[in-house]
Amino acid sequence: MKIVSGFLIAGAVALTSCTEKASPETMAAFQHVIPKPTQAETDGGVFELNAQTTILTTPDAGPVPTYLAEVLRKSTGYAWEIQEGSSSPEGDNAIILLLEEHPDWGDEGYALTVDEDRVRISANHPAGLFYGVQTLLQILPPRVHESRVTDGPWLIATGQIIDQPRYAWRGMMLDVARHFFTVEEVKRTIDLAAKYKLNRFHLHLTDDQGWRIEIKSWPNLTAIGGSTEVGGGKGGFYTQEQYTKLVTYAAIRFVTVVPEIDLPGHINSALASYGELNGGIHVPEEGRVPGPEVNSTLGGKDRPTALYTGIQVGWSTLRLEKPATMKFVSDVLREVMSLTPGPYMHIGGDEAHVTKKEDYIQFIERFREIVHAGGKQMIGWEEIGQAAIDDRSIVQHWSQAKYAVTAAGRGARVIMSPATRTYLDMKYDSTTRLGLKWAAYIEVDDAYTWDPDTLQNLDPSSILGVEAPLWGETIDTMEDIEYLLFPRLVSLAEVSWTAQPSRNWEDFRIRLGYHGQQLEAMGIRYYPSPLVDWKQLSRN
Ligand code: TNX
Repeated sequence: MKIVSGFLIAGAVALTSCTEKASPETMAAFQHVIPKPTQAETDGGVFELNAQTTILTTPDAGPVPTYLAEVLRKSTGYAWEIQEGSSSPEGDNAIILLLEEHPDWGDEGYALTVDEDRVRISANHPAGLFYGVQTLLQILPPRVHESRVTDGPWLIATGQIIDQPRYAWRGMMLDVARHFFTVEEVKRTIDLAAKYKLNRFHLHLTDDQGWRIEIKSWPNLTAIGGSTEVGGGKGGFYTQEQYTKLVTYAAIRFVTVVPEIDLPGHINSALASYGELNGGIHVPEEGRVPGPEVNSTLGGKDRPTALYTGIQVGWSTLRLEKPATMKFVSDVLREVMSLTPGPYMHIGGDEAHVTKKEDYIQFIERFREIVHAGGKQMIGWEEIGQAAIDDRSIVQHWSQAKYAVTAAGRGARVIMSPATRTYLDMKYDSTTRLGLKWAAYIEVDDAYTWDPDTLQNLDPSSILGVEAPLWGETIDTMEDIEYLLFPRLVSLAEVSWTAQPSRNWEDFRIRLGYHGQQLEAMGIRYYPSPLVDWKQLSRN
């Protein structure tokens, strides 16, 4: 009898000493992850990160341990030593990052297990470890996202999360042509997108108003074509070295950069740089910057056009019959492809309203040959579906379903960017200070409550994923980018990651309100949508 009660007491002591119970806030963090994971179960205990907690990993984890250590150092102030190893008694008080073969997790899935002594993230590939790390950061106190040291305790609820994405293509696009954004601004945008498990960053590098990537064989493209922007600001461009650094920065976050050179329309910045490319384009009065063409007695043809700082679309084109045209295209695409390690080259192809239809079709076929010769896969806006597109190309749907459906019928994969749901340059409502409204007003629920897989006559297996474009006519600063992206990018990240049956607006609305604290901790100047009850960060 004595022994039995002694055993019971010892058991009770052991339970209270090491099975501390998670507080409601710690439990809430575990339950409010965005994008919503496939499975998440907490058993109510806690693990505490402290100054002795280490990161335990193996070299095949790639850049993930270093990324994690850097984020945690900034907010906790602890050392975050990275040690080589997997599980052992020394595995206690550690965050363990391990590759482990698992048939159900795919290339980007992961399992995250938290018990009282350790956190363990396992995945088939480093990308999965990176997504497990993002989830781990979300289940920590929101202060972990700040870039200054605050006091602990750094508590995590114990439990398990098993997760993998719905779509392989989870992207956003940034238009740096209409207004130029600096390398630092683009990096911050990529970093924020990666936190929501996006894996593609499409850079719209050229348009009528600006040419933003250095091309060594055609230097005027940036010297002249990069010298202004919408509204007449000073513009700018990325040197090839800067572009390469951006690509590397993205790769550390498992984000593939997709460069776009918009052809054969949206091309005035090139026509203003090289007269031999101009087959007689008339630059609209509104936004026309007096240039060589204006002063010329010869008029347009073979003379550089004026620079353009307005926002009309669809009025410029390359001319197939001009001898310089295809040399220009192939030099540019070759240089951009050789700087880009990712497998994609986006050739634009949209709104070529002044290109003859038969020329347009030939252009697209010739672009495809050049892209294939560079070892890349061609992507174009949906209009390229008018040419003989097949399973070697990807079509980006934005407006008219028929083009995407036709291309998919010939085997092309489709990226879903319907303007009425995904265009993050649309205003939230009639009072929004930034943005356009030609497609729709898009509130945070409009960006959330749609299923990418509902285009009539489009086979679900054709859908590669979802991409949210941020066009740049009305935005000029990092604050503007943040305001239009957040919180709608968060909605779209969940659309692309989480399986349709697990998504529900009411449930998302509550998680997003809770998540407001993390947006605040990241210093994001978001649109505080009235549809959401935003929880504020408590600072210490
Ligand atoms: C349409 S969508 C465009 C862009 C504009 C955008 C503004 C597409 C392929 N072309 O050139 O910037 O609308 O919302």
